[in-house]
Amino acid sequence: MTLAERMARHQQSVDRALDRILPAADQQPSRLHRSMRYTVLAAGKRVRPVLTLICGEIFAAPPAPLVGAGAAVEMVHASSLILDDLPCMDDAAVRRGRPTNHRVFGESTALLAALGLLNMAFATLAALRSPDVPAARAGEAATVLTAAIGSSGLIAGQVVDLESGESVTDLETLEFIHSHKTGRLFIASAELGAILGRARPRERQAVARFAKNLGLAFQITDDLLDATADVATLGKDVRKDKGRTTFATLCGLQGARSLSHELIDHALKALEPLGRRAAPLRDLAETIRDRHA
Ligand code: GRG
Repeated sequence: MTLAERMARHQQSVDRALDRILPAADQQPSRLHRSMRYTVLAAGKRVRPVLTLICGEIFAAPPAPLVGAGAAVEMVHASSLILDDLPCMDDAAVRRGRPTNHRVFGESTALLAALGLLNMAFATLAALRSPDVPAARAGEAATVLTAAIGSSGLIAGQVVDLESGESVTDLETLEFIHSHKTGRLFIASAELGAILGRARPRERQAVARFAKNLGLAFQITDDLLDATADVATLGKDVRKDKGRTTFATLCGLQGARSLSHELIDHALKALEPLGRRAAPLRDLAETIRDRHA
């Protein structure tokens, strides 16, 4: 199976699960539920749940709980996008090719939709408990995802990003921001697959290292695309217009490209202990190295 076929299959199963898990659009309060569905079900790339599903497959995780975990990861990601776009944060107008959530539903509904999605993500993880997934394993999955989001995870990255504003001048701070804002959810996505597949500690560490490097490389390629493509291609606000420091503005296009290649190489190296089983992850890394959207 090619990576494109594998990704399409995983994207479809996660999309079906999300559609099933999210409250129906006409369920009261309908405006809130429409707002939750609006961002989650929009055309996202589903990179994070694909990472969960590929890692889970490597370790032969049970398929249904794996898809549930992927859906939880995507709900967290969508929640973070809604929050990131709010006027008090990035004040973005476009996301996933459409007006941002708060522009359609208003700020208070968007904020509550983001909270509703987070809550639903953790309810989904709690519900993984089944004959296939002992309570301790579902608990471990929830622990990993909570830590990734918390005040030492995504939230930390966002706070430093907001506090630094346009004044980031060093690579260390920029890496801190994005290894938290983007990297932590990549790591958790991979670890969830490993946890559900009962991977050994060394195997789990290998996919976590892979995801850490992949996440930062993904962010750098995001910055490169922001610097070179337009809103229509990207389906979101282009940050170059907002005076923010990015890997592209700080390192130059060529410097940023070299850094992302270096990180992809580190990601590939991290997979060595997994041998041939990790082939789909290697393909995923090469796809991100060359991504154009
Ligand atoms: C409490 C969940 C939560 C978050 C609070 C707002 C916040 C802290 C963090 C923001 C994190 C964030 C939005 C980082 C940007 C990461 C990123 C590269 C987004 C774009 O990802 P893609 O390209 O988007 O995978 P699609 O739309 O394809 O899913």
